[in-house]
Amino acid sequence: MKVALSLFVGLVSLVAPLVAPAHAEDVLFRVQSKDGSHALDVTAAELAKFQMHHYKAVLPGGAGAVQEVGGPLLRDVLSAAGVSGSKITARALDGYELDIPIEDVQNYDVLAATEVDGKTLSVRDRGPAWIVYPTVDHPELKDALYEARSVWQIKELIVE
Ligand SMILES: Nc1nc2c(c(=O)[nH]1)N[C@H]1C(S)=C(S)[C@@H](COP(=O)(O)O)O[C@H]1N2
Ligand SMILES: [Mo]
Repeated sequence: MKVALSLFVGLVSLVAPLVAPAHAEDVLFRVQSKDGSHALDVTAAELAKFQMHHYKAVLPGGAGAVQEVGGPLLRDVLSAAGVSGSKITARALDGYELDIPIEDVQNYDVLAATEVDGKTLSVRDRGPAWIVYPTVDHPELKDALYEARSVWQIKELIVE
């Protein structure tokens, strides 16, 4: 009986993490429709399902250096969340918030970058995700407007 009980307890503790919802700390960022009808918590496991894209870009604060960025396309993240609309309100961990027109992600390969120069971004280096524009392939994006839209430490993307 005692053995059966400890076996049961052991099994439950093994299986529980598999069925439990993601803990807040596992969520890199959240994507949702403004009306709350669709949402996706992007965890490392969710991230792994996306096709990763890599390209060279000049990042804000990078002193003009060309860096190799990687991550899923922002439009793929939005479509996986099932959200659509005309604007994305990007909210960051530091309280920074800015609206980004949906056209940006349709017209350009904007990334939810999770790596820079092969290194996974942590919060201290502007991760876990950073909105990055392909500023090397499209020099017209080297502009204060797109620099302001290059939101780092994204916490929430609200689409309406
Ligand atoms: N999370 C977050 N992202 C942000 C900002 C910010 O304050 N917080 N500032 C934006 C603005 S207005 C610009 S111009 C660039 C500035 O980047 P830099 O301070 O590294 O030059 O980042 C953009 N992304
Ligand atoms: Mo700015």
